[in-house]
Amino acid sequence: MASIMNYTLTALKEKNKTNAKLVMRNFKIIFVAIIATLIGSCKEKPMNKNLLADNSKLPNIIIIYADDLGYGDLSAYGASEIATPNIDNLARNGIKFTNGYATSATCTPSRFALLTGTYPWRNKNAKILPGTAPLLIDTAQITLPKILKSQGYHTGIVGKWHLGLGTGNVNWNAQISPGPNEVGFDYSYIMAATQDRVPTVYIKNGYVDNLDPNDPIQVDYDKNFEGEPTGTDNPELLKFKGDPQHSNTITNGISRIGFMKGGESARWVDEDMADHFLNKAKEYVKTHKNESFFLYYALQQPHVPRTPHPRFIGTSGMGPRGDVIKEADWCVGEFIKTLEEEGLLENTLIVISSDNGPVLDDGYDDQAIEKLGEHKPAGELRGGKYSLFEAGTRVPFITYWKGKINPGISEAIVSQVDLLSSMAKLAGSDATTKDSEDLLGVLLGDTNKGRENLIIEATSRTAFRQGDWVMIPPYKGPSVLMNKGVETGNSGQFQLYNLKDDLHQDQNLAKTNPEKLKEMITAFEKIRGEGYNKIEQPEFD
Ligand code: NG6
Ligand code: CA
Repeated sequence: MASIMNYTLTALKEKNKTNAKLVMRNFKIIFVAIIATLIGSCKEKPMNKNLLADNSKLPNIIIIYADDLGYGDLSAYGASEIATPNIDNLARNGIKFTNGYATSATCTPSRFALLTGTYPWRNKNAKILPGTAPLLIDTAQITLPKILKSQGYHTGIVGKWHLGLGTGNVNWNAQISPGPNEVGFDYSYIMAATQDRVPTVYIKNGYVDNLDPNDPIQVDYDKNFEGEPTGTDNPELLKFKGDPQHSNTITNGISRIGFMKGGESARWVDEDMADHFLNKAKEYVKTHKNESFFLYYALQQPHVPRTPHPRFIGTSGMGPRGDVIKEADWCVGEFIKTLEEEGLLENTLIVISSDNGPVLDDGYDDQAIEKLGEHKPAGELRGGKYSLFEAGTRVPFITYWKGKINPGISEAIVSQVDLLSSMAKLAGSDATTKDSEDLLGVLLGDTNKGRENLIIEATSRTAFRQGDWVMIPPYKGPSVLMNKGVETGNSGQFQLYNLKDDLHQDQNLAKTNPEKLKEMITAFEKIRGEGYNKIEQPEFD
């Protein structure tokens, strides 16, 4: 382009005044043609190559991660009894995956896989953790935020952590380390474990937020501190009742799992938690808008205790579980508005998913079952949270990038364990792990070729999906968790299902198709190794 312009300018000098106008017109024509060619070639180039070739800012990456949101909980995924317009909007204008998976049917292992790109069953401690558990991720381990950081990103987490903190005996009144900041996050604003577990405080970059040093925090998962009220002893202090496991220390009129003393000024108000995290997520974006950033925004809804802000009470007609789904959808909408106002949407890939499938009764008397009506939290899938059936791990999974992704529905098999390699690729890195596949092209809608197979996990048990088939090995233990009303997937026999014809996993084909069963077992064992059915007792039996 420069040489053509030079040539034109030289020509202009050499001609007399009468010719000058003509040359000027030629110059304009050539210039316009060059610009048009450039624009045209930009359009034709595959999107991500274009992005990486370009010297401008690498795209921001945001993962919005719900807690216990089921495959059927969004109207975008077919829910007819509840409307989630904000998330639907992203699904409609992005890619809605119908075979998107969390690696596990519970929180800690799924989050471990999301951040490390490693199947959680490779780490025997990747189980639902108490609030006092040490950090589960080795500080030397590769993580998604570390990779992005090395590519120049600023990295942040806001919301639920639940991957352990410290090395085993945390002093909650000093720096709490190692934690998110030691595994790749430049900024962290988290709750340690779950909303139903102590400590019920927010932790900012390793320090309890708003802590009064004269009122130190103590935490214990075995015994109460003398004189401290509990749900069991003081039901009159409760807003709603918990089951025996959720009847320990009371914060904000809600009893929790585990005991805690002190830290009154730092304790959270559950009804404000959604606004609180939303504000932190917005602040993060506003602070880092001029650099490439990665934000992991881990929503607390619709996990128990379900505590909608009063603005959302009654909005779903389904009781607190529906109301907090409405609240979560609103949070997503508000957050997107901020990205839009800051002019960031065109340079930001957003991934929305959930850490595991749905559960109705998970320990508190919140009428989730009674008020459910016709709503199907798992959609047409069988099982739910804690289950090896599909609803345990198959979850909403949406990618959105304004103006970049061609909207569509993808049936490709994708897992959250793949986000590490895929996001690394987007950031121009080839970093990868044994388990994490680079599916960037699938996530951006350039191809439909997802994973060929996938190991799924539920409370330490594992099963195998390959193509349309799922094989669940025999496991001891109950077939139904009676207190939660969830089918676990346990059976004394091998189970084999063809999801194409039998999405609800009603027809066990293990006996009628022994060849397929054998093929599945062989392929599964090749990845998983043998002895998978000799696991220590699953967490629930
Ligand atoms: C279980 C809790 C449940 C929930 C879960 C963790 C019972 C009796 N209690 O131990 O209420 O807190 O742990 O959920 O089931 S998760 O989504 O963080 O994995
Ligand atoms: Ca969860």
